[in-house]
Amino acid sequence: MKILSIQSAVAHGHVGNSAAVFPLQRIGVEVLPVYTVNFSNHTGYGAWRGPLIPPTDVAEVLTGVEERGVFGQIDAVLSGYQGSEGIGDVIVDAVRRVKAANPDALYACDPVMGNARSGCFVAPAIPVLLRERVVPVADIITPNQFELGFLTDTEPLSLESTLDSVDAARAMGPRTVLVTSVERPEREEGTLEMLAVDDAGAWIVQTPQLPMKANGSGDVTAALFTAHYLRTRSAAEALARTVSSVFDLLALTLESGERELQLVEAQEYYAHPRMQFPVAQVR
Ligand code: PXL
Repeated sequence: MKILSIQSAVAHGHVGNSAAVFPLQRIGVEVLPVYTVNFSNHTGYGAWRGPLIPPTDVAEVLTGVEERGVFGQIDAVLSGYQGSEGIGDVIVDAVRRVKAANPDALYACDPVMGNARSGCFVAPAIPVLLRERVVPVADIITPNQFELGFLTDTEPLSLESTLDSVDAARAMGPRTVLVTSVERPEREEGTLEMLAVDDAGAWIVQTPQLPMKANGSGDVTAALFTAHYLRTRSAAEALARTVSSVFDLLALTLESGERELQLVEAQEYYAHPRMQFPVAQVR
């Protein structure tokens, strides 16, 4: 299996491709990383160095890969945080060309815009770009509950309203939706949920809410869900595997006291997920 992953690179720590690539490789996926920035560290530190890679340069790398005749072997394109409108256009164009070479290829888009605590943290053009041009060509999207609301202009809160918002998102194009950081008012205290919907139904899974926020955890989640979905074609199965691996990665990180994801140390949790959280069908 081959995934073309268009995301950030950081030297220190783990976000973007520096979070997504290793877990994918550890579960046997061949990754073609294409970088959109080359930073010293993630922006959560408030200071970083290194360049944004101009969209024309990102496009050049993609064209070079295409010229090797590899686009026909790509099973999925994966994208995350889009630093500029120009990168969005380059990604959409790459998706079109990959799908022309392999009509079975999927596009998995993590529509990164913000979260319930910080609000929207991307440039104002990005949500518009995602809503109007990117999400409509995606097969899989992995918004958090906040981003799901933003994308669909709805207010997902309860299970019912979140499922309605997912329906609205699916009406935009994507058949498969993973909603992360679901915080239903009626949930059990101290828990957090993830919800996955595809043509076969809707499933929810609950985990303890760990007292932490690690940059890059969404990037690992989107990457693992995409790979497991490609393999199993089941949102329920992909959800169960992903939540198991990501929870154990976060628990190990919390235990370490480190600020960065303990991405390498957690490797067995990707290869052999403990499957400790049961997934319940809700539709
Ligand atoms: O996790 C998304 C992400 C991607 N790229 C860069 C980031 C972050 C989050 O902090 O800083 C450069």
